[in-house]
Amino acid sequence: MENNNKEIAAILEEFKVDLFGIGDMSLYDSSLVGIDDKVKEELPFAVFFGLVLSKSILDTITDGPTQLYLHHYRQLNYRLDMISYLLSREIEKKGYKAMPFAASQVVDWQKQRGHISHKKIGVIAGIGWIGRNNLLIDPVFGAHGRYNTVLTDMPLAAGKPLDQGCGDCMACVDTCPAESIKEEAALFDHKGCYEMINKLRKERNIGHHICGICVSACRGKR
Ligand code: B12
Repeated sequence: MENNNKEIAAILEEFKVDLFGIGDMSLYDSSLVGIDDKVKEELPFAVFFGLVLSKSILDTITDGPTQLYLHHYRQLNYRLDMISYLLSREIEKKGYKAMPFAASQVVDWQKQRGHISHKKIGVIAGIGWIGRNNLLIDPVFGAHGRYNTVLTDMPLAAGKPLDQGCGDCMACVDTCPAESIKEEAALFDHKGCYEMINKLRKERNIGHHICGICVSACRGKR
């Protein structure tokens, strides 16, 4: 098992990921969307990894998404998708099963869900916690990470959820133009956030549901 972890780490380091961890799928408390939920038992290990957004590009975000951020967002999604594909192939070559996912694909627009929630995987893998801005926060990069997941039956030693949180940091709370981020994380206003993102998308000819303001505000130790 230890050796398998080392092999995965070596592959991911070659792909220059900034963060990675292993999640135990028995701790994933949601259903998968659009695929059979028994995949969670057949492929009980989640390889979770992330790339960090450019701080200089995030610094250009003041009141909403920019064309520069749009391109950067797409570039990172593309690379995260390639890494999940290439990593799965490497795992398959070792004789195991592996299922790559998309970095950012919405499969149920009504419920606004992807096949799997990368944020939840990041939590169970011990990479970070869910912050007031409803994003996965890791202690070093804050909310600046973008993520992807590969499920596999390759036996791997999994991480444990962190016993940490945002404490009294309110950096994201005042920045949200929709006022969707509250001091009490559980009160995050998903509807208000979505409506603002949709408005900005149309006004700024962005074409994607992105914003970036609360991502930029949450900078960890950067
Ligand atoms: C659908 C989707 C959206 C939808 C809806 C988001 C929503 N309702 O949360 C829309 C289009 C609005 C959207 C917007 C954004 N998104 Co989006 N989105 C996704 C996508 C494709 C699927 C998410 C999903 O399935 N959620 C399903 C639910 C069940 O899971 P969940 O999101 O983990 O939510 C649960 C937890 O957050 C938890 N929770 C929420 N609040 C709290 C509070 C407490 C106290 C607790 C205990 C738990 C808890 O409960 C939720 C329900 O169970 C993911 C990619 C992926 N496949 O994961 C990206 C993803 C979540 N998005 C991301 C980002 C960055 C954004 C934006 C900032 C846009 C941008 N790039 O500028 C905004 C901001 C949203 C925000 N602040 O929450 C990143 C997050 C990275 C990070 N560091 O966390 C992801 C992971 C993409 C990626 N590859 O990195 N997104």
